[in-house]
Amino acid sequence: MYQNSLEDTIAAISTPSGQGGIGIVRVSGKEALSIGDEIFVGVNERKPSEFKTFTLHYGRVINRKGKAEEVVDEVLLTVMRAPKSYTCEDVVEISCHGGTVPLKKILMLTLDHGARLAEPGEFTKRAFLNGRIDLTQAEAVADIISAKTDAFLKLSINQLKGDLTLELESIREYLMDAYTEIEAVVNFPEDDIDASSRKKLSIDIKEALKHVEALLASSEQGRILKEGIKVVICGKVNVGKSSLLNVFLKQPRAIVSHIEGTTRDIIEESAQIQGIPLQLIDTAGILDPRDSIEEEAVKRSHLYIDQAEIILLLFDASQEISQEDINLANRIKDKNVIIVLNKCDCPTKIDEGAFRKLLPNFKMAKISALEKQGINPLEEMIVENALHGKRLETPKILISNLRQIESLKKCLTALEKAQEHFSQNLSLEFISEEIKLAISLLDQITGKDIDNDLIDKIFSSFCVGK
Ligand SMILES: Nc1nc2c(ncn2[C@@H]2O[C@H](COP(=O)(O)OP(=O)(O)OP(=O)(O)O)[C@@H](O)[C@H]2O)c(=O)[nH]1
Ligand SMILES: [Mg+2]
Repeated sequence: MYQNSLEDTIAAISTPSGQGGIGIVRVSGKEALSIGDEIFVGVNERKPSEFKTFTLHYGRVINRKGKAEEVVDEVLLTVMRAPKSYTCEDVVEISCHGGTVPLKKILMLTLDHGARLAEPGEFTKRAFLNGRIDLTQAEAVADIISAKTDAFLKLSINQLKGDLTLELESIREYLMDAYTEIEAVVNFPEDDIDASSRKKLSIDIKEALKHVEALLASSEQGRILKEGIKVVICGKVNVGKSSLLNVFLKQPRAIVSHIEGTTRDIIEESAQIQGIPLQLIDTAGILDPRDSIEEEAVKRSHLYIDQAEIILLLFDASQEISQEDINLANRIKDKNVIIVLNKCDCPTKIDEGAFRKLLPNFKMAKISALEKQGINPLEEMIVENALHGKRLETPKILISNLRQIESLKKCLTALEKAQEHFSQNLSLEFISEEIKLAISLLDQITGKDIDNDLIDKIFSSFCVGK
């Protein structure tokens, strides 16, 4: 299947849709240069197939299909010849003016001259299938594009450079050593395993285990840096939820007013606190619904509260605690909550003692969203809560990809079994089976041993043109 599709020349618009200064149409495959020849006219009539690799040329894209030649756009055309290109194939990139019409017209011209529309991620898939990068590096490309923080960008760049590949390769080497050691003994049973080989075998398994454990230990923070933490701001009407959202975002994103029930729909925004990406969700105030819209708003708020990783439960400190506050507190007290007493710039009326009885186990922040006071300590609490009191680590490698995490977990189980068999002096064949499994799981991560359906699934989540 891949053999055929690798024969095709593929094309796509690689820049995002909408208007921009520049847009790029990318063409890759055997016909890329000849398609370039058909549609591009450069200075002195020179053709892309005559251009040297990694050179950039000014010219025009021409449509020769009608009676008269039509100039589609003034462009810059780059030639990158196989095998030293992104896909390892001949690549032509046309940088035109970044409007939907020129981009689409140029793309259509490449298709008219024999290219096929690229599938999502197909350029990167070719880089993988042609052996330039492994699967972890291909996945790093998608991570770089979707990175929400500097820290995650750095990690993804390291992964693209091949840091994770190298680490997995070194674990694989320990396991290959162990496997060959065992196979030698299994195939020649008369040479029983001697003490020094036994020791080496034990060290190899132990080292591999240690490295897999370290990679898995990094995965929690890796996931946080990649996906962020879902923080839901909830509370009774008018306690200042939208005001707090705006403080976090440093802009007046949500409407703030003294009218009860100002926020009726969920507002979701991204922000960063101390390098951690947060998905902040401002909810409608919990009240007794007065109409069907408020009923729906309260229903949605509860839905988001249920999905939250951290809940900021807001109270108005300038008011006495109400039955609505108590009902809400009771409803969410088994969740991960930070209590926020807002409006601390006003004289306090809330009875902290009674309040503490109601919600005894949670951290509490006192703030004024209006005067932006107490925000830093609240942010510290959020970070501490998100990282479970640990510091944000930024090692060279942090695993964040679910697929990789799942395979590593299975690899860890196989290695633990191998170690157990070894310490119980079971037959070497049992140990060998587990090590073989662990190696194949590592190979699934790097893509050395993976089926086509899974490859298709991985690349289908990429954007078109990448
Ligand atoms: N004094 C004082 N007033 C505040 C503070 N925070 C918010 N307010 C005021 O309280 C009122 C309600 O603020 P919002 O942010 O709209 O409250 P909300 O919880 O989003 O309200 P709903 O969307 O209606 O549930 C507004 O008049 C704000 O200016 C604060 O820290 N101190
Ligand atoms: Mg609001």
